[in-house]
Amino acid sequence: MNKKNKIIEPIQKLTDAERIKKNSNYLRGTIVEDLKNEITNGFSGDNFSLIRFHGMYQQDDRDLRLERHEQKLEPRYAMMLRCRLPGGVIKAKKWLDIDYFASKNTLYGTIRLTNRQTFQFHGILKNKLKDVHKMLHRIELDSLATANDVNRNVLCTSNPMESLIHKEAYEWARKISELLLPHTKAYAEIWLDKKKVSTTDKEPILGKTYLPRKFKTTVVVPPYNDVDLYANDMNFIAIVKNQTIIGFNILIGGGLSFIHGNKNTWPFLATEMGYVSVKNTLLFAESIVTTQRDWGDRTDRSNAKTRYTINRFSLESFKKEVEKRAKVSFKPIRPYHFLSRGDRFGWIKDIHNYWNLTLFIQNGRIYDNDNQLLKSGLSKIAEIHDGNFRITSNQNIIISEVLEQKKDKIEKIALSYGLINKISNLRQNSMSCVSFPTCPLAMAEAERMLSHFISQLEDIMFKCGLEEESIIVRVSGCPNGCGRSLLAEIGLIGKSLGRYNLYIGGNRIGSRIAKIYKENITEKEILIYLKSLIKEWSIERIKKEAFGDFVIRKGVVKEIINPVYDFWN
Ligand code: SRM
Ligand code: SF4
Repeated sequence: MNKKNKIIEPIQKLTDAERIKKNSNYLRGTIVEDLKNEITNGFSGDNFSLIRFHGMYQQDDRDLRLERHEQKLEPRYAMMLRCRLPGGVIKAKKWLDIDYFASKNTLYGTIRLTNRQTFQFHGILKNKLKDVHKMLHRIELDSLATANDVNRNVLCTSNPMESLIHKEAYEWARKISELLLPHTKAYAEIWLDKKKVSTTDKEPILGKTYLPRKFKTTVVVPPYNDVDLYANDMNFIAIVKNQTIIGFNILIGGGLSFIHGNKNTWPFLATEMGYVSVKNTLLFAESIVTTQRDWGDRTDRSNAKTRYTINRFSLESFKKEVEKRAKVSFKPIRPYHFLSRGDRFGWIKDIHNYWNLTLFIQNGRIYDNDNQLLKSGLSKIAEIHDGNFRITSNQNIIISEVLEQKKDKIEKIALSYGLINKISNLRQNSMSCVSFPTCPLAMAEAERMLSHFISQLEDIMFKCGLEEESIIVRVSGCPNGCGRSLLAEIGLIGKSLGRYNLYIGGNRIGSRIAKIYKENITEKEILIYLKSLIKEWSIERIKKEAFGDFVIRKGVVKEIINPVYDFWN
């Protein structure tokens, strides 16, 4: 540990990602030149990585890879774009432009809600990229800093406004997002054809080489932990007095990814740092980010996130450094508690007498199919709705702030397009990452297998007399864990095509990491193991004991107390 809390100079070589950022002229690279190159649909060299800072990933359809390779064709390159949408709130009318763009200008024609309260377009060809940015700009949105080594889309409790607190929390999510945005003019120059405003961009918070790794932030209103705060780097838990937020408990250092077989990587839950008043909130946000900026490991990307920095320096040293930078001390954590993580479906009236309708979207994928005209239905609602759409961290959508006189009309549309269905509690609490065919890192199916997998679990639950019960089930196609499987009661993590590790024992509020139960097994084997465990649970559980708590109490798996050691042993 560095006793004087000075920035540690790395002895090892910096990663190539650091060189790319340093040489990029504040994220410009030669993206403009690449856009003019019509020979390829892809980006070359460093630009492949730099476009991520602008919210885009270069992908290719993995279902088509082999065929195109055999035909000696370039892979089917196209971009995924992720919008920036702090708190997931968007005016319903703006949805119409988004829907139109997805239909007309993407290879898949779908919109994908993510579990960080925003949406992605998959399959945008390079020559349509300026169009998408211009469209977003027209509706006052952008995709800046939704990927790579920056503070990502800021999450916020998305339940319909039960109180003014939720509105305040949302304003904080926006403020924190704005504070931590890159200042570079590159985004406007490249995508919106704005003239070069400055040749000496300054990045006072992020620095010239930005952060060592991605950084994730939430603002949470207890008792709902729908944002899964424990998976995030920096979290602000609202403390309320006299119906207003007076400050925040700050928890830092959460993250879920690991690398199969690499014991130097592990998931970790965000840990309590201290309480700060609203007056000092932005100051602390900045100080935490700059501490991670300067102390984070830039020589090894798999150990660069905040949790590893804290592990190397200790929470106490990190905290002292933050206080030194903020010139204010943390106060002791104030009491708070969480009750649930899921969304509350159906209609709810808020304190302003507006109605809010939460709709279940399987995997967050918005498209029309034989059973549901999800995409058409949502845009039909957007046409007549004056309020907002709110995307939840569970990949669902809330039609929010509906006037009493519009409620029936909106419900009629929702029913006739198949947006309101009887869905089991099990399915409502299920989630998966994107995985195949677009994710380049996918090892096993996730989104495309979840629905059928849940149907089979529903059958097991039914046979055990548990059809009204729920278990939080999540699937990720690889150990990056985008589906937040390690915070599930039953979590699957892809190992290879058709094979998964099975993790069990997370809790309902998302404050316990699931432990490995079986390694590298097929879907069929998973169902056999789960059938037996669920049956045991149905017979032996105490009162309303949740599945995750049951398997821990019965010692089916050991509870993870300190993930650094317990995750692997
Ligand atoms: Fe993720 C990378 C999709 C939430 C951990 N994630 C990816 C990429 C971009 C693959 C890539 O790098 O090329 C995936 C794109 C797939 C596609 O085709 O769309 C991808 N991640 C997603 C989304 C869309 C999953 C979803 O189904 O909702 C989520 C987008 C969120 C957003 O709007 O910003 C998404 N990713 C998460 C989460 C969950 C969360 O943030 O609450 C995690 C685990 C939490 C965490 O960060 O520890 C997560 N994604 C990762 C990682 C591992 C990062 C790490 O710390 O090592 C990667 C790989 C990387 O960054 O190197 C990754
Ligand atoms: Fe891709 Fe893996 Fe994330 Fe799934 S968990 S979206 S497979 S990176």
